Amino acid sequence: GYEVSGTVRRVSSPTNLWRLADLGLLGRINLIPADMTDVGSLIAAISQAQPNEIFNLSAQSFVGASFQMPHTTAQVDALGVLNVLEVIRYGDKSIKVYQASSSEIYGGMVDSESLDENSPKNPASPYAVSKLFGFHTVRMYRKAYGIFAVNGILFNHDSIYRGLEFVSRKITNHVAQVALGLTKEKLRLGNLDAIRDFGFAPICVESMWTMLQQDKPDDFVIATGIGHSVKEFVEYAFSLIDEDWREYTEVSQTEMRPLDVARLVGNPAKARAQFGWSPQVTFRELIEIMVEADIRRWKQYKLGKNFPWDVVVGA
Ligand code: GDR
Repeated sequence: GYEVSGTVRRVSSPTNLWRLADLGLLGRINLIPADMTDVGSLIAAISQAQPNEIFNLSAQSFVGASFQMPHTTAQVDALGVLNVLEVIRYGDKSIKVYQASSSEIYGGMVDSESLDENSPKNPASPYAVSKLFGFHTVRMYRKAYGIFAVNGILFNHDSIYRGLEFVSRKITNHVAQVALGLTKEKLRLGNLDAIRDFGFAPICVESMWTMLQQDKPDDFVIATGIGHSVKEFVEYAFSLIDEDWREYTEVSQTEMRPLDVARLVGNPAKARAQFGWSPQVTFRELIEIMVEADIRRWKQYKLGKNFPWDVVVGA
């Protein structure tokens, strides 16, 4: 029942909208040009859409790339949040804001088994530092100006629409190519021992909406509560096509980050107690869904049919 507007960055080449097209949503969403670093464009977009709710999901979201582009990352992921909040502060203060915060703000586990809203935050990448700025800015604007602004502290959330640069989809895309005999290349990975809390994105995204429907603005961890290593991910993904992952992968220094967080596992008890959050999809089910989708895409490719633009041969 919502009327949805989404912002797009205008560039000289065609805008990447393949996910909306694949979901049949193109044409149902009102697309408005805007850029998080350009506050004038945000004023224009917000006055055009006149939203009741804003979901700030825009970001330079690749942790690895933030080491190469710290400045851009900070402009978009930190100051961009401030820009949106300033537009609301001097405009319609009744607009509710969801801020996509991130488990990366913790920078790893301290002593506790799993991380909750109050766990210490020691960011370990330009991305994480920027997201922590956004996190605190949201809390500060909530207290100082009474704006209904919330942080969803989401741990990894993956789906068939993940970009290929992220580890989950990089693996499932490669597994699909191996299954169909489309590549002889080895999959080059970085830190296989990293432990992450892998959830299913559609279920996590629903919680973003739920947070804005609460009586009071607050921050919530959204996680499965269970950690798995990258090695476990790759092992199970290859087992689905009856192959041994060790024959198809190699560790490459180029995929290692200057700093990587060893373990991030969330404790979603607060979200569970307040609005019945539950992850619903297991780690194995998530990998099955992703491998199946990539095999389907590559089969279509073999038949000469259309496939999403980011499925690159031999990638
Ligand atoms: P992450 O996602 O950094 O957790 O951030 P990513 O999939 O990039 O990395 C997960 C872990 O896997 C290790 N890894 C590799 N990562 C990538 N990308 N490529 C590799 O080849 C590779 N090999 C091992 C990484 O070092 C890391 O430990 C995601 C993003 O969606 C963020 O925007 C979001 O905030 C957090 O999840 C929650």
